[in-house]
Amino acid sequence: EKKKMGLLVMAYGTPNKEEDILPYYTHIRHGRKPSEEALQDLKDRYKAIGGISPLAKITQEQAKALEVNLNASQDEVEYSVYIGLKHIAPFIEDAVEQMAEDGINEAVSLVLAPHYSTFSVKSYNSRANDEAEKYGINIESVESWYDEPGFIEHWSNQINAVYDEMSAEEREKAVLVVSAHSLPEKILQNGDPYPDQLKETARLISEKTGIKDYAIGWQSEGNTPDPWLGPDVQDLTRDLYEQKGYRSFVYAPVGFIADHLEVLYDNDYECKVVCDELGANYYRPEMPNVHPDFIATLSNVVLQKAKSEV
Ligand code: FEC
Repeated sequence: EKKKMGLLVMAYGTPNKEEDILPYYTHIRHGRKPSEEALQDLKDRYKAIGGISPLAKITQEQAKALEVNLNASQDEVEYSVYIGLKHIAPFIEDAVEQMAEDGINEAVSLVLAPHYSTFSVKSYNSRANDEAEKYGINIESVESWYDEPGFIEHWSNQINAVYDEMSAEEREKAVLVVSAHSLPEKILQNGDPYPDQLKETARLISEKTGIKDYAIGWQSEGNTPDPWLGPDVQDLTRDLYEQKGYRSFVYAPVGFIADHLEVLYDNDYECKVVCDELGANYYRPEMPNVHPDFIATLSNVVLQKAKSEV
């Protein structure tokens, strides 16, 4: 008989319907209700990308595809996938409780975000492990996979496909903007590896594609008074246009892996508005979503983790 293991797939979560926006936003804000104005602003952004985000469906498809791939690529372990979300049900704790009810006592966990930070991956993993302790479940957590060869190759292929569409002349004045979600600068005080990991993803993509004109940016920063990691991708776009003479901008939001609000709005709308204003060309390669080579990479990351623990 095959050994049974849980696979806890953790992701940000998104409202499933308009009424979910208020509780979801309140949860993101650590229980503080947003102002009427901030709430309306978020509702308007969801409206602008078609009402709700495609993220819920994509997360489910990614988790399912990963389970199928894992069970097809080895025959010692039978993996059962559980989705645990950060800011909406099913919460991370719900998923762990369900594993316990299903009699699972060993699991691997994976966050659907490539770069480690105390604000993101660490908080997902602590919530999972705190809950797992209650039931005596042992969870081995993947911490990051920002330099995984298959991940770099996937983005490189998508980026090359965009550059292939350009004329040689356009390519000469094109720049690749590699970005992740901004975080409050205070993470740096404790030596958070997040910015260095993004730099390394960018360097590896540059090496693989041969694209030397690239810049690192931060996006989607929150609406709080503390300073956030910068430069913001919109300011960066203006600077690169004015100071370096770039005329085509290729945005690679590699800190995310799915089509969702932060990409469909913050890149495809906000960055595009800046490009349009400047008269520059806007490009954004496809997100990984459920591309088979990307899912195979995630599967590999999980199997490496499972193996290292035997
Ligand atoms: O619904 C969707 O399609 C988009 C879902 C979504 C993803 C996402 C990813 C990350 N966030 C990260 C950090 C922060 C911090 C704050 C913050 C605020 C928001 C708001 C919405 C939102 N985030 Fe998010 N984020 C997504 C959605 N995020 C909505 C609230 C409105 C706004 O500020 O725009 C600030 C919290 C605070 O006020 O204290 C910090 C990080 C990621 C990438 C890693 C991950 O996926 O976990 C980091 C997807």
